[in-house]
Amino acid sequence: MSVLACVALGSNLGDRLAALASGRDGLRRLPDTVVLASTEPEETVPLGGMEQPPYLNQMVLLETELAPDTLLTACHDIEDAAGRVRREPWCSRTLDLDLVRYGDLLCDTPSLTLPHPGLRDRSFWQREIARLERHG
Ligand code: A4P
Ligand code: MG
Repeated sequence: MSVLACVALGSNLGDRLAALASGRDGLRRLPDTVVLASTEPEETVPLGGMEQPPYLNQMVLLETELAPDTLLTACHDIEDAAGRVRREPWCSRTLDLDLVRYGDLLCDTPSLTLPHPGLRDRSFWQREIARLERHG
């Protein structure tokens, strides 16, 4: 059974456009998954008033047969391939992939919360999802 999922891409280190492109390529190469649409990258101010370089953010709409935890693990692999180094939460990153929505699934485990809790107050994610929904 396939599900529509929204994956948010973010980068604020190095060649941000190239990092987003490698993230989209990684998602396109996933098995049993089709990339239906992407928003244009947009520059955003770092959340929480952190002293960091500005982010480029982008949202991708997927149709996938992968289970949510499999998709999340695949996202981590794509981040690693882009040179992501995890120091502390919310530190600057070459590439972050967040699973924002997976169909209508609600879930709250230590490794996966759906919808992503950031969706409540990130206006850029809400705007990007609205654009993707117009895709049909
Ligand atoms: N995790 C739980 N639920 C999810 C989910 N739905 N999607 C867990 C992705 N991951 C999820 O993630 C930390 C843990 O969250 C993982 O172990 C995963 O199992 P991480 O990528 O290692 O660390 P992180 O990204 O620093 O933490 P987190 O909580 O994902 O933070 P966010 O929400 O990604 O925020 N400012 C702007 N302008 N734009 C941004 O994109 N992003 C962040 C990071 C901060 N400031 C930003 C932006
Ligand atoms: Mg994250």
